[in-house]
Amino acid sequence: MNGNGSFSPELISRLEGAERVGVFTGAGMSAESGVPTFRGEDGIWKKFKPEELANFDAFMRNPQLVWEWYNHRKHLIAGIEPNAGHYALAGMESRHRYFSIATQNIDNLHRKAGSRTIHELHGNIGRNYCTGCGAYYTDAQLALLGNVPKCSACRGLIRPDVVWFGEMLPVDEWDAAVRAAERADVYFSIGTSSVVYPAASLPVLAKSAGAYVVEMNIERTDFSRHADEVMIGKSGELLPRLLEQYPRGTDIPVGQPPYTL
Ligand code: BV8
Ligand code: ZN
Repeated sequence: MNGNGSFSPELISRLEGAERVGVFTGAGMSAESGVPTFRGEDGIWKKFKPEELANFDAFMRNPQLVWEWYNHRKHLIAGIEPNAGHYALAGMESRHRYFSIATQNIDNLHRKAGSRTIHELHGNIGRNYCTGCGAYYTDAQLALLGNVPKCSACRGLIRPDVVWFGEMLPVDEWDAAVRAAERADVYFSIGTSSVVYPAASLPVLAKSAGAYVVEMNIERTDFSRHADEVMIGKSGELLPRLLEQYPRGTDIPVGQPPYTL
């Protein structure tokens, strides 16, 4: 984007002809909604080490500590709303025949903003399941089961439905996200430090498969050198501005089924 806040003619013309647009988002997408990022100045990893909290062994060793951390985040996330960046992405979706978002975020804000085709690579903090029998529990049900909730059916430990370090990503979500990256005409990487794998490989895959790749971040990342364009700025400001300058393109009438790429 040049100094006067307009976007490159290259990007606008690519979006004009784009049938398939893929988006990859990280914690920076939700920063302007008040959700602390992981590795930023206020990063939650500053206080806690990922290995101490976001992994299965840590959970089995000290489920109370891990549940305290997730209940703190559940409480924080319950009170927040999508920001203008989330709404802009939802507005972009109807301009293309195929549009999907692969997110590392577990905060449900893309869905709350109205996006329809979302692949949650690292799970969703609003879901919980039993480590023994796999039974799902809502947060309301959990509230009745104490601070280290156990399954009413098999007494197994209940955990948040998020992907911890060393755990596989949900296969269907991952496969759909890979397809989207491989087929995209234009691919956005937004608000991610691009350090967590395999998720961080998606924009690289999109680039190698021929997509025009645009990174949006408040600073450069390890991925920046691979991008066709790097836009330095807040996603909550850049995306609404992009939507204002968006080519009309293929306006898919509302009500069309969401397409996965
Ligand atoms: C796997 C969910 C294998 C839970 C998270 C050694 C041992 C074990 C594994 C590994 C290892 N080395 C590497 C690995 C792989 C590991 C990994 O990548 N580690 C990294 C740290 C090196 N990955 C895994 O373990 C994955 N699983 O590999 O399994 C396997 C294979 C087969 C069979 C079995 C197993 C699982 C990784 C998922 C971990 N879960 N979270 C929870 O949230 O509690 S990770 C966590 O990091 C979040 O999901 C988060 O989204 C993700 C990535 O971080 P970002 O989203 O990028 O956030 P970050 O704060 O880092 O950056 C924010 C960015 O936004 C910054 O760039 C900032 O500048 C920018 N920003 C800020 N404000 C704004 C902004 N941008 C725009 N606008 C703004 N306003
Ligand atoms: Zn159970």
